[in-house]
Amino acid sequence: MPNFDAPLGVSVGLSYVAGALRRAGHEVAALHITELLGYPWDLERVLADVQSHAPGLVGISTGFNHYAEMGALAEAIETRLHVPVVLGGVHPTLQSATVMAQNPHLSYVAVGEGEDKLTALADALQSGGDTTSIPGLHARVDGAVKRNPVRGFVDLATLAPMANDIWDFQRVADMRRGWVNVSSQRGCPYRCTYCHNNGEAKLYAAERGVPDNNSWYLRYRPPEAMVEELRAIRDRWRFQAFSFIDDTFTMNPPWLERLLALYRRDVDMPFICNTTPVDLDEGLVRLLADSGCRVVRMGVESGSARMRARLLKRPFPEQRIRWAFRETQARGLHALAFNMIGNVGESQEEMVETFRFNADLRPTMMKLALAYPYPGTEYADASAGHVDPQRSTHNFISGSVLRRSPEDALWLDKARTFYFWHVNRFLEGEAGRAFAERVEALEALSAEQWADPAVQGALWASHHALSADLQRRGAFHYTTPFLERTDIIVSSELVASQREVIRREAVEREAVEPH
Ligand code: B12
Ligand code: SF4
Repeated sequence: MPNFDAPLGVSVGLSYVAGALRRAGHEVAALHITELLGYPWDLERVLADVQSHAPGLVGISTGFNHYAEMGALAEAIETRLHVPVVLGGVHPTLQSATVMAQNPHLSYVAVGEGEDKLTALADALQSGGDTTSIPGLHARVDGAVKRNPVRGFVDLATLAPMANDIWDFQRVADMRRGWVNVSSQRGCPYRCTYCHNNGEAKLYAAERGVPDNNSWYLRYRPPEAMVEELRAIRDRWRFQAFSFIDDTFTMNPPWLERLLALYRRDVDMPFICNTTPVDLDEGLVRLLADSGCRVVRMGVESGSARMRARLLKRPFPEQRIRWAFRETQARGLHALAFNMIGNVGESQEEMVETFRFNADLRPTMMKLALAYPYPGTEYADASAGHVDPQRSTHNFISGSVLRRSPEDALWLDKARTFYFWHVNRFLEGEAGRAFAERVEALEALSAEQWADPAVQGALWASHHALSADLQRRGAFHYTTPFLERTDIIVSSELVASQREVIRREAVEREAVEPH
């Protein structure tokens, strides 16, 4: 799995796929390519390691950000090692046709969930059966591509246990301060234009010849099976808390009540989850708080109603967003706001609205991404003509493929780096005044000055001095404790309590990792 130049994490999806293969009697091994585990991207090294396992089949999981390298790897394995390769994951799912065309030696592309397809393929390769008619698998046959439409979904009641031991699991859990990702549902009721759900739900509907409809798109694991799996993970590894990566953890209240009743009884560990402002009510917030939830992550994305409604198609009213952040924090939960700036056609004023809105919401933590048009989504269609084909990044923190004028690019780079200054300037009192001055000074910097490491170093030094001073005097503001991850900011209150919170719950850092 490619995970270089990006936040660290194992793939829950691949753990399930490996579990399914193992249950079917196949041997599995994984290569987790990340410099954070001493395995930076190096094509020759990966080829040598693949060869040392003498595999009958290689599966590669990739999103768009690592697709260029993974396409090259797939081609090299096929042409140099003569081992069949199947490319799967979000990008091949959303772009199966282009992926097959762009990599002429690639044998297979898997569309959607992999447990069923990869097991059927491995079985067929082993038994000499037909590998070209598996539903949801596109196969190369005599130079042409045979596209087999997806038939249905994997039944989540029948999932094999996750094969977490294919990873350096304990080390990754430790490096993520003891947070372990798990998944209890699949699908999301919304279709925000920039999200994989936007493309995936439509694709499944088209391939199955049915309308795009949540009645089949949303699926849940049986609570009993889920809790049994969580207990097995809890008993095998050392960690602090579960992080449910499910898109909208609270979307099915009766199911959630059952799950959390069992969770409290049989697992009893802190957890964090994602949801949306419209998928909470007072009872659900209370249920989460009473069941060990410590952090609720919600997308705000934009403070501009125009951006939310028209471009992003997130139909969440401002009042509802305000209520959700107030209510969760009133119940003692930490709230985290996801934000996205640098959208197609977004003005600087609209981005500033996002900063102002966040200052009003006062979440414990915020996370910022640059808008990134992922192929196969409506957002990518809306960005047509605005994409620089020469540009790509391995994450959406440091850059985007969207084309911008030099002036806009300079403003955006400054704003994303010091966005907590922009948020802070909208706070009341002395913090607001002090950071308004900082923002003014930041905006006055020329491109040459901004590119000078000494200038940026001085900005950081002045930030730390100001933040420490405000902290001493108890003036609420936001800061970034992780210099290598300035997309994550936390409140000064959290910083003040951080040592205790980390010792007690190890909440902060990994609470903000999963997207
Ligand atoms: C947890 C998570 C992470 C974790 C773990 C990453 C991982 N690969 O699982 C971490 C923190 C590392 C991460 C990082 C990033 N992520 Co992320 N992440 C997620 C999240 C929220 C859940 C993933 C998950 O477990 N899903 C549930 C499992 C069951 O589904 P799955 O992973 O898709 O796997 C199934 C199928 O895809 C398939 N499959 C997957 N791989 C393969 C391989 C083969 C061979 C086969 C046959 C099948 C197959 O089978 C699996 C089981 O059915 C998703 C959103 C989502 N809901 O999926 C975003 C998501 C995957 N992330 C995304 C992005 C953009 C990123 C980052 C670039 C963000 C950044 N900070 O810059 C980085 C870079 C990732 C990297 N590889 O290094 C995007 C990808 C969009 C795209 N089109 O490429 C997503 C889809 C969110 C979105 N914006 O829509 N992420
Ligand atoms: S609510 Fe979140 S997970 Fe669901 S479609 Fe929108 S961005 Fe994607």
